[in-house]
Amino acid sequence: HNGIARPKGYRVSWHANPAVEPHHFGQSHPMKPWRLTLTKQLVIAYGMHHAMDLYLSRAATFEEMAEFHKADYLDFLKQVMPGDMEVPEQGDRMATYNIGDDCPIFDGLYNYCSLYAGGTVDAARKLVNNQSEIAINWSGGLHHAKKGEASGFCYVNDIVLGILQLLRHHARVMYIDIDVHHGDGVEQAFWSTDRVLTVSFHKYDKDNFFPGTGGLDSTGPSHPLNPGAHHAINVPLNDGIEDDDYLQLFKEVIGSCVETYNPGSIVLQCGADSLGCDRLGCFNLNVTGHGACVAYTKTFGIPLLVVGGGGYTPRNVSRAWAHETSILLDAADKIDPNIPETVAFRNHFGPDYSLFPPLSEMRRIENKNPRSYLATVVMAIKEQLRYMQG
Ligand code: ZLS
Ligand code: CA
Ligand code: ZN
Repeated sequence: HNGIARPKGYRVSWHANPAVEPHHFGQSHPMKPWRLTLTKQLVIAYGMHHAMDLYLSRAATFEEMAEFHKADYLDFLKQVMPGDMEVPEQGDRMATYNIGDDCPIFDGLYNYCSLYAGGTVDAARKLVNNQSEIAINWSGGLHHAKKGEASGFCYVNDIVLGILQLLRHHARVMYIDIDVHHGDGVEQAFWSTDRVLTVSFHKYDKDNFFPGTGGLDSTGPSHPLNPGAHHAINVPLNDGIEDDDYLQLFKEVIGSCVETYNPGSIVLQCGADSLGCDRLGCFNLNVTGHGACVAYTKTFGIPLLVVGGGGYTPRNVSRAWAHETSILLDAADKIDPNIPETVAFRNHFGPDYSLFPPLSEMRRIENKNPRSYLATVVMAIKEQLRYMQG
């Protein structure tokens, strides 16, 4: 086969279940599980599957999901049917669990949730059992789901479930989130503990961009004796940030966090809606810039759980996640920037058939993040880290 070798000195495990891919949120809904099919096809076309341990993810059990979620909410997800959204008597329950346009009920919803959650739980267990150093589940990363309700296309918070597994073996877990949206569900779940440091980079506009949380001064419980104080880090950004500024910011923030916090493992949410040309996003990142954050995170050599997340222009989501898979395999330099002729669904990658189209130029959004603003953010976070150390 075409020479992607296993990386030297560490193992990469790939956790997926193709039964996730055919689920449909509905006609005009931006979330398309089918992007996972496209990602997998690119990974196969490049021969990367030969260089990893491949695992068919199990469905997470009810009990596994109940380690974070309320049983009544899981019961609801298990028994609800697509037609129930139209039944007036069900209206209260739909409101209780935040079911609606963003989070609709669709065929196989419970199956979908338990499969993507099972992938992240399996991946976390591989890491703590020392059977893998980098574990990947591109179907996970659904960071908005709350204990007892759905939010922002997310129903079950697989990231929280994965971190709970890691916490059984590691004293401190660091969570990094490069989705264009704030990782509010994960932040909230670990708001009151010092055993998880959450760091989210996101577009922040309290009134006009979902979910409206994640301001720079939202750093954890306000009471100084609460152990979670200072353990939430938020990097609020404006429209149009570009590769170089984002990467420099990422390195400064994450470098300081890892040095100060010294985590036993890292969970990296790679939401691809921070790319340029995303249907919902508003940043100007290229596949290379997004991937450079993954590459930097890998340099610490700390056990790494990598999950997906948002990403609403499927051809670019699959480009980014395939490229990032190659980075995690130490094989980015062995990958042809021209997408192989043999890839399934090749038409989706035209007319350029490049793995690295100039996304930042194809729909340039004015960069509203002056260097002076970014410097202020870095200073505030470094100060926060001094408080965190005590
Ligand atoms: O981070 O902005 C909102 C909430 C609303 C506006 C949209 N309407 C439908 C509900 C009320 C204030 N929601 C966001 C959620 C973004 C979730 C991001 C998830 C993640 O990437 C992790 C996976 C939002 N933005 C855009 C839409 N919703 C949206 C766009 C288009 C449609 C179609 C289907 C549904 C209704 C029409 C919809 C939602
Ligand atoms: Ca984010
Ligand atoms: Zn998002």
